[in-house]
Formats: sequence, structure tokens, C-alpha cells
Amino acid sequence: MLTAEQVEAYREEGYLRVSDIFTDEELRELSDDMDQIVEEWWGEDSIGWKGPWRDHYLPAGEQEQTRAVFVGNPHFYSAAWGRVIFHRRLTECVRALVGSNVQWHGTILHAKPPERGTPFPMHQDYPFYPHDGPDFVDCLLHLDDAPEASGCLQVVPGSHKAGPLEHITGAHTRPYLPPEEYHPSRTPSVPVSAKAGDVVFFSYLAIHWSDMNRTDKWRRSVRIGYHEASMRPTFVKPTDPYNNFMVAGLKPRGEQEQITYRVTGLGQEQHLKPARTT
Ligand SMILES: O=C(O)CCC(=O)C(=O)O
Repeated sequence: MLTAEQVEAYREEGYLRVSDIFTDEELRELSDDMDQIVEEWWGEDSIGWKGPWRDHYLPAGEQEQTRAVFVGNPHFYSAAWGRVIFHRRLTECVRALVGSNVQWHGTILHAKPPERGTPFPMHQDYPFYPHDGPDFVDCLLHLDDAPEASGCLQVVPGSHKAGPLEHITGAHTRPYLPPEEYHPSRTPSVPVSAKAGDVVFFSYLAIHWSDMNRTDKWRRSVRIGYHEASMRPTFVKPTDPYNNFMVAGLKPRGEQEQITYRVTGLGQEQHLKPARTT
């Protein structure tokens, strides 16, 4: 799927936009299903990420006026979204970027409603799900056109090479980079505008942000995360089980125990119930 030049550009810049991974029919189904999921399941009038970063990104009158919709795990509600996790053309791109054994990590919709869709402050995704290596790629699948005015993704090219950075964290906020050091007004970034169907791949170490959606249209995008399969969350001991869907290649066992009839789950023993014989 990807050329050597595209892979090289991702390695250098930390991001890559790719078109034509999904067919028009697939996109229509995904878009329609997502609308139905939001309609039926989303139940919050959210301003988006909370935190003191809002003082640095929004005028006083707008800080509480933004809106956002977040739906994690859309595959819980739609089979089409389940198929995305294993989508061959998508996972082949991921393979070219992180290696041949690939484990899925998570899927989440970020939708910015028209006119006041929330901005996101400069951050890396690493502090949200720290793993013990660099080969973690987030894939932003655009369900709508995302011109710059819609608050498209903006990336600081090459920033992934610096590795994990210290973020402001705490119960009062989602992790963000200190605005005195990292802010769009002094940290040059490039807008990665996109068409519906485009996927923007970006390293979880790439510094990125996005502005308000000030257009009269929705900007819906879904972030799907994958990593090289031997990588593990930094807070999970090497001997503890940590597994998830494999979407390409094979899972190396590393220091995990071998599986037995008494299957070991995430830190807890689960006892298989005998199959019913009648
Ligand atoms: O989609 C956006 O506007 C920003 C998304 C983002 O910051 C993220 O997925 O970490």
C-alpha cells in the first residue's frame, strides 16, 4: 500500500496522509453507522477536554462554549466498525510503519460540531497510553472533509524524534504540554487538512493539536491506534499478561507465561467453564 518514499516521510516527519484506503461504499456505511451510534448512545453535552489550557487557546467568552462528541469502542455498537480494526488495506499501511507483527490498541470517535467544535491543546498521545517503545501509530480516519477552518489536525513535523515529553497532568485536566513552552503561537506546526476517507497516520510521540471548528459543518474523525506487538504499556510488568487483537502477523510471547487450560487474563485467573454436553 505505501511506497518507500511515504514510509520515509513518516519516519522523518512523524505523520503521513493517505487517500483511498477505504472504498466509497465502506465509508458510507461507516459514516451512517457512526451517526446512528451518536444519535442512540451519546448522552453528554460536553465542552471537550477540560483544563487550564483553555485560557491559552480560547478567548474568555468561548472557553465554556465549545462542544465535542467522543465515542470509544464504536465496534461495540456496529459490526462495520468492528471490521475496521482488521481492515486489510489499513493494517498493511500500519505494518509498513511499525513492523510486521501488529496489535490493535483502541478506537475512538472525536467529533467537532459546527461553529463551536472544541480545540485540542498541543500534546503527544504517549501520556494517554505510554508504551515501552516508539512504534505506536494513531490512524485518524476522516468521516468528513476537514479543511483547516474545521479545526483539522495540526502536527509539529519531526517532533516525534524527541521522545516522550513532560506534560501537565492531574485530575483537573487531560495531559497537555506546558503552553509557556509549546503553543501554536510559538511552536510552528502544519495543518494536515483532509478529505472524507483520508487517513492521517501519526506517531504517538508526534506533537499535535487542533483548532476550533468554525465552519457550518461537522468534522468527525475516528482515531484507531496500533502498535508493534512486542510493545507493552509501561505500567504492566513484563511477566503479566497483556494481549489484545492481533491484526497482522504473530504475537511474540516475550516473558509472559504460557497459556494453560486455566487461562490467565489481565492479572486475574479466569476459570473456563466446562462446555455443556447436553
Ligand atoms: O482530531 C483532532 O482534532 C485532534 C485529535 C487528537 O488530538 C488526538 O487524537 O489525540
